Formats: sequence, structure tokens, C-alpha cells
Amino acid sequence: MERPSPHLEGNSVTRGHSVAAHAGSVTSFVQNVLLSYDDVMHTGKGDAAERAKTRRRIPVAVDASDISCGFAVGDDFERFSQIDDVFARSRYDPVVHSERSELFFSTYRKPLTEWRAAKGFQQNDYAFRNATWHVADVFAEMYESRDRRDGFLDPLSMLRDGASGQVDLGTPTAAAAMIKHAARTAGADLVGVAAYDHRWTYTERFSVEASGAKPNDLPDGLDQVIVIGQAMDATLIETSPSALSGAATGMGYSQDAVVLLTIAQYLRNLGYQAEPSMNDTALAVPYAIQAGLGEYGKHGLVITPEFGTSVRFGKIFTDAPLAHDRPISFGVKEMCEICSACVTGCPSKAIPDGAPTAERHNRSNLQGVTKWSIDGEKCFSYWTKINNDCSICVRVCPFTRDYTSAKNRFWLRLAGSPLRRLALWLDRRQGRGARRQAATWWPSPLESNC
Ligand code: B12
Ligand code: SF4
Ligand code: SF4
Repeated sequence: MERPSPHLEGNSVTRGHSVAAHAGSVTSFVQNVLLSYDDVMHTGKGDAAERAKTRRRIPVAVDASDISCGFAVGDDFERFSQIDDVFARSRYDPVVHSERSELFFSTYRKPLTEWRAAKGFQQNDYAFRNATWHVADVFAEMYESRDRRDGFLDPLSMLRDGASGQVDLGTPTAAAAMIKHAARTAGADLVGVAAYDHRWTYTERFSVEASGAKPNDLPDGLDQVIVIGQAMDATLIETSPSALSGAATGMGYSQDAVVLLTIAQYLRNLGYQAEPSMNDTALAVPYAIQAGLGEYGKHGLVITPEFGTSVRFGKIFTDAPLAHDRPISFGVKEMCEICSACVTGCPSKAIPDGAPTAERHNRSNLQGVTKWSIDGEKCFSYWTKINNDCSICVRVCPFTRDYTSAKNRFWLRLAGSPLRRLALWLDRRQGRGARRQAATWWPSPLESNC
């Protein structure tokens, strides 16, 4: 897993001053402040080094086996077909399809002038939400005439041909470090590498034209999967449920598309194959766990030590020889056993409490895996009621915190210790996870003008 390099700890100005103060000598001030060259330039969100401190004491497993990942895959396991996921079913299955689901999707495309009187669901909120989706939508709609929805039903395909000769990337460890460095520079918040695992590849893709299955073609030999984590804006998530909170999702996808295309093109320019994939082609959650980005939670999502649940994942399938990361455990499973914030917070009662089970709520769950599973039909039905995606389970999860703060990093250590009940109690006392009024997100009271 990626680790902060020592020279990224804090910004150099602060570091320089503190050195001068403690050393108390003119010579060291000159050496450390005046003569040192600041080689740290933040190109991304700028706080990666602070957040990465959360990983320092987290144990890493010896391998990425199912046992190390906490996976319980039975003999009756069957790969999942994308035609069974709730979004695909909303197009053809009357159990999920309705006038409301039609309206839900259409409002992402058409300019809304009014929706609901409720704050957080007004024109400005939808205007911004839809704008954040725009870049992802451009790719999704680019090849609709070829029955493709890039990034959602098909891999992102807007790429140039690669080089004919391959650059020698050195050892797999060096190669992985290079690709991760490039990915972070391009805007990735987290990067990990897992071995290709056929179990997570959809048996089929969903074809809009056929309203049914089409082949899920993935070239042979793509043995590595680079998993990219894209943080969702925490202040937007705090307003969930609101149309405004949907902007965190939209930005996640749009930024993900940029990073995935950039790194896939980079790999191709080095002479390797690379298929960039957002929601299409394969399941992201088990890959993110195998790649050491986080642990699985009762809400069916991956919880990371840097952003809690407030993060999205994309992936790149490649034949570049990259070293694999290994899973981590920092007390999520144990915390989920005593916490039920997502269960009680979920307005559609889609998240059951209790131990992991192999039972499926309906055909939209994977067959043959003992795990916590949510009822996707109930979840999506709520989305169609509020006319926006929901992120309440992301907001209320106690791990969703700002880990640039030392206080929150301390909380994370407490949560991963036998004192986890105290951590949970503190979380409730702190009032963290409370819903923020969407109107307070905007710098001026725009809502009253809309
Ligand atoms: C379809 C889908 C949904 C649908 C329907 C799910 C369904 N059952 O059909 C609905 C509407 C419910 C949904 C809701 C949300 N989703 Co969603 N969803 C997906 C999508 C596109 C496909 C997943 C799928 O095929 N599920 C069908 C079967 C496999 O479902 P399942 O058996 O219940 O398995 C789920 C989990 O158990 C886990 N999982 C799958 N295989 C395995 C194997 C093992 C061993 C384990 C332990 C877990 C596991 O992943 C599945 C997620 O649905 C993925 C992207 C992707 N390609 O993975 C994003 C994805 C899972 N969603 C994501 C998010 C963030 C959300 C929402 C918060 C909405 C939002 N703001 O974006 C909510 C959260 C609801 C919740 N608590 O799960 C993120 C998760 C990020 C994270 N931190 O883990 C993903 C990865 C998208 C992304 N680009 O980042 N989603
Ligand atoms: S997204 Fe909302 S409705 Fe869906 S499971 Fe999470 S809290 Fe429940
Ligand atoms: S809200 Fe609580 S139970 Fe749900 S995933 Fe987060 S820690 Fe686990």
C-alpha cells in the first residue's frame, strides 16, 4: 500500500520555521530555511500527507488471500451479471422500473426550473448537481449510437493507440511506485494494486439497445488491477439527503474519469495494455479490499482509513507488471458488530442488522458469498422518491471523518482498539454525522432567490 514519503510530511514553510525555532542557531536557520529548496508542490487536494498518517500503525496482511481479505466465498458462488443490478433492472424490470424511476434519470439531463419546495432540492442545487455529472456524462453519451455507455456499462474507450515497444519498468515494486505517483499527481486520492480476480468480472454487460445482455469482453493477460480512490466532498455529503449532495457523487465520477483515462493512456504510452473502468465490467468493492484501500462495512461499502466511507472507486485492468498490495484491517469489522448507525439511519430500511449471511434479498445480490448485503431495490426506490441518489449511510458512518485533524486520527486509533465502545460513544456525543442544512452550504442565501 502507498505510504507517505518522508519529504511529504507537512509543508516546507512550517517545517522550516519549526526547525529554526528549535535549533535556535543562525546557521541552521540559513541551512534549513534559506538554503533548502522546497521540492513539494501540491497538485491535488493538498492534504494527502496529513491523511496518510492514519495508515502508520495499521497492520497489513501477509497476502491477499480470501482469509486475509475476510471473504467467505462458498462452493455455490456464481459470478454476477450486470443485467441483474438495480440500475439495469430499472430499465426493463417492472419491479424496479416505474414512472418515478424514469423521472429520476431524466432530471439528470434536463434543466429543472423547479422541483420541490424543500431546501436542498431547488434549481440551484440541481443545476450544480447536474453540472458535476457533466464530464462523466460526456463520456457516457459519446458512443450511445454504438450501444455503449462508457464508464457505466462499458469501459472508458476514448484513448489513443499505445506505443509499439514496451518501456522496462524495473522491478514490480518500482513500477507500482511510479504508477501510483503518476496517479496521485493526476488527482487520485488513493491508489492500490490487486491481482486480477475473475470472480468479480460481470458475466455479461447490460445493453441498452437490447434491454438485455451483451458480452463483457476484456482482453486476456490483464493480470493487474489498479484501484483508484476518489474522495467525495465531505461537506456535500453532510447535506444528504439533498440534490446538492448528489454533486459529491457527480464530482467523484467526473474526476475519476479524468484520472482513469490519464493513467490508462500513460500505461499505453509505455507500451502496456490498459482498460479504464468505472462502474462497468467488474465489482469494485472486493477489488478495493484486495488492493488494501479499506475494509468492508455493514452498509456494504468499503471504509478507508483516509476518508472513511466517503470515497468512490475506479479501476484499470493492465498487463503492466506491478507489485500487488495487501489488505488491511483497522477494526471496521469489530466496530460494525457493535454499531448500527447506518441501519437506523437508512430511510428505506435497506441495510439489515446482524451477522453476515449468504441470503440474498433479491436477484440483485451476488450468489454464494457470506457477507453483509443491502437490499438494492429498497435503496433505489428511496432515490426515486427524493429524486436524487442518497448518501445517508456514508454520512452517518462514524468512520467518515476529516482525518487531517489529529483529534480524528486519535479517534480512529481508539475505534480500532478494545476501547471501540468509547469511540462510538464519543462519536454520538460529538454530534458528528448530523445532517447539515443544504442552504448553509452555499456562501449566500441563493435559495431564497431561486
Ligand atoms: C449497482 C450499484 C448500486 C445500486 C444497486 C446495488 C445492487 N445490488 O444492484 C444501489 C442503488 C443500491 C447503489 C447504492 C449506492 N452506491 Co453503489 N454501486 C453499484 C455498482 C454500479 C454495481 C455494484 C453491483 O453490481 N452490485 C450488485 C451485487 C454484486 O450486489 P451485492 O451482492 O449486494 O454486492 C454489494 C456489496 O456486498 C459489495 N460486494 C460485491 N461483491 C462482493 C464480494 C465480497 C467478497 C464482498 C465482501 C463484498 C462484495 O459490492 C456490491 C455493491 O453493490 C457499484 C460499482 C461497481 N461496479 O462495483 C457501485 C458502488 C458499489 N456504489 C457506491 C456508492 C458510493 C453508492 C451509494 C453511497 C450512492 C452514492 N452516493 O454513490 C449507495 C450506497 C448504498 C449501499 N449502502 O450499498 C460505490 C462504493 C464506494 C465504497 N466506498 O465502497 C461504488 C463502488 C461505485 C463507485 N464508483 O465508487 N449502488
Ligand atoms: S444510500 Fe440511502 S437508502 Fe441506500 S442504503 Fe444508504 S442510507 Fe439506505
Ligand atoms: S455505520 Fe456503523 S455499522 Fe454501519 S458501516 Fe459504519 S461502522 Fe459499520
